[in-house]
Amino acid sequence: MPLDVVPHARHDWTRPQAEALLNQPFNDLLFAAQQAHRQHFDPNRVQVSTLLSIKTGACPEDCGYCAQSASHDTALERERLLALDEVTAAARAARAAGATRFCMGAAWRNPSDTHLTQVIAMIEAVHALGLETCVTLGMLNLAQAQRLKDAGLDYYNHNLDTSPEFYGQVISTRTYQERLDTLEHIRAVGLKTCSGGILGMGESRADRAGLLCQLANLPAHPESVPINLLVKIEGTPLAEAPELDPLEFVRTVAAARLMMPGSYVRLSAGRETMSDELQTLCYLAGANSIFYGERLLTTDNADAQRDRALFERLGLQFEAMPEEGRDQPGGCFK
Ligand code: SAM
Ligand code: DTB
Ligand code: SF4
Repeated sequence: MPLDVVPHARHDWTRPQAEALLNQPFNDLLFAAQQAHRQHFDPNRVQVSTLLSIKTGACPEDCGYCAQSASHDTALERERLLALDEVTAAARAARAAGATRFCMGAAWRNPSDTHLTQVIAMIEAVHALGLETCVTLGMLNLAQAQRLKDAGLDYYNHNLDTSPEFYGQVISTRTYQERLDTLEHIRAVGLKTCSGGILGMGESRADRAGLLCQLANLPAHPESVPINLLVKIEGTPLAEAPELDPLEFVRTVAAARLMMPGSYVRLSAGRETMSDELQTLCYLAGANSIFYGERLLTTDNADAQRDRALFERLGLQFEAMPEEGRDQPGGCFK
């Protein structure tokens, strides 16, 4: 398929088509991604989110990449659910540093209704600070998704992480279909979806194409698509995963931009180990969102001072808060 006829919001991607995108000569792929990016976004603005782990460790799931799984012997100390004032203090600091969205993560397979009540108080407090809110709490049923929507939550993060075929090699305690079911509940109540994956877990290019097909063929493209590079954590089954060719990461960002052209594509975990030049290629490939701040959930994020210096060198700017009432991501810069 010639790249200049890649349509806008398709939901019928086939695996061979996605693989054909990824297989393009690098320059052709990046050129097409850059064109798509400019049709939908200001290419020099980057949305900035800050993460906070509100409940750390002792997770009953066995995700092979995760420091927080009780199945793995990692150095992580488990922590109870944070108090409301600890969360608001962190959100205030994130806002002062320039973040527009505050994302709270909990190491749960699914939240209990009691936990959800406590998280809802956090969402309301963060919302009152004028920040967009995102939470990632594991699986949700429809009633729980509705409670979050009613509380004013903006985004729910729930990653598909990899292709359906590779999933079973990474996680055994849940199925891909359970992930899709939660995404369905999020969508059904009108929450915005944040869903992406992790690269560098030993998956093939075909798996990366499979992940992108799953995301792009959802009934609506996720408004936000985090692309994580595996942070290798000692004690996890993926601690010794083979290094991913950095240009393969860039290719995947470009293909995500082409397949979900109106979505924010977030350069997520793993930036700490990426050179400025590799991150620059990712921005050129259509990444337009980052996690910013000292920490991801349990690991260090890229240094904020270094991020600001790179933005200065590239003439990139932090995106301001979205306008009230705007429900389409990105706006149009055609
Ligand atoms: N427990 C919830 C869940 O799994 O949906 C929410 C928290 S979980 C830590 C959120 C996401 O972080 C995972 O889906 C995965 O994509 C990402 N993640 C976790 N550990 C990672 C690692 N070591 N490297 C890169 N991404 C990671
Ligand atoms: C996402 O896709 N990546 C973030 C966020 N959504 C929740 C989490 C990254 C976690 C990296 C490893 C850690 O700090 O534990
Ligand atoms: Fe638990 Fe989420 Fe980590 Fe999996 S990724 S072990 S569900 S915290």
